[in-house]
Amino acid sequence: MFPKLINFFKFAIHTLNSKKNQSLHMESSTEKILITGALGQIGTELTNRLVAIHGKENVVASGLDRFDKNLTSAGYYERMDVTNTQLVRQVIKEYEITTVYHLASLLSGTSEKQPLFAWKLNVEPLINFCEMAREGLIKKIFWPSSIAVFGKGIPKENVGQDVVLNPTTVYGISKLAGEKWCEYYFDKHGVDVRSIRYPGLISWKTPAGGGTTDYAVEIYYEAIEEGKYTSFISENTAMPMLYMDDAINATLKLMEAPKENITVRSSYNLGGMSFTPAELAAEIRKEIPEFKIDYKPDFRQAIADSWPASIDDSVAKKDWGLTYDFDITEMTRDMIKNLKTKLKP
Ligand code: AKB
Repeated sequence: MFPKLINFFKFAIHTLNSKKNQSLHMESSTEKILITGALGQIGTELTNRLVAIHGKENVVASGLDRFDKNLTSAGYYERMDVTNTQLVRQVIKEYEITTVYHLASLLSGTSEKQPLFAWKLNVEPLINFCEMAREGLIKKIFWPSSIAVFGKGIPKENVGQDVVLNPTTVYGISKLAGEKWCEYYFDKHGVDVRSIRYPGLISWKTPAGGGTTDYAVEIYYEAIEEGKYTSFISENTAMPMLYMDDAINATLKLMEAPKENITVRSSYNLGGMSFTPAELAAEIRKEIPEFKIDYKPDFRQAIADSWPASIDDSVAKKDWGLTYDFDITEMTRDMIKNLKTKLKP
């Protein structure tokens, strides 16, 4: 009788504790999402879209910076260094994460200045997440690659999905290595890791930082604030670019696609639109006629010269229905309208 009573109390206390833990944890949903780099250019917008779809109680944002309620609507924020393997593992377990959008990364310009750190940040945490998926802790991973994987000696126009890759930048090398790790973990262990080779991303909500294509973001800020811009990329250098709304839609579409439709396990080409600084300046002049541009190419010109001018993304269109809503004219109108409101004194 007596031991039975003790067992009953033990059971009651255990049940109470698990109830308490559950209320600290997230509401029931099929997906519990972690985003790394959640306060960055893609992260802020992707997090808010994921919250709209899955509910804030199922989304954990994370980053190196302090929590900023103006930047993220996620229900939870973890201030964490994604290279801290033990901490990341703890967070995955604590929130019972099923899906990771691992966005934390150093871009092309900054990577050239800190090559060893770029390798550490751009490659090692990805392997760590793939390991956790192999062990069954996570079900699905999204990881961004880049048009930087192509590199020197590859035809400039309409570059296909399966060309030889020859990156000459630290960033490109790290992204190519990452793609190969994704493919390896899928082939050997069935890890469901999906990836896109993003072109330059253009957005007004959160500034980009340290990329070669970032002239195409800076130009809008300076057109509105100063009426002029000095481009660090030369007049006639074309690069593939994408408006953030289209990038987010593509990312979500890829992640929602049935597993059997995903034929590319390295990373999907995404072309977006292709334009030069001179062409972008001409578009801006339609909205701000007095806008002036001049050109002072810096070290990022060599990076741009090694990248494609346009990309063939027909495989993504066929496999998971990639589409775009914005061309250069619509994007420019939207950027200027929103930035004028945002930058109002
Ligand atoms: C960069 O310029 O580094 C990035 C990219 C194209 O991956 N925007």
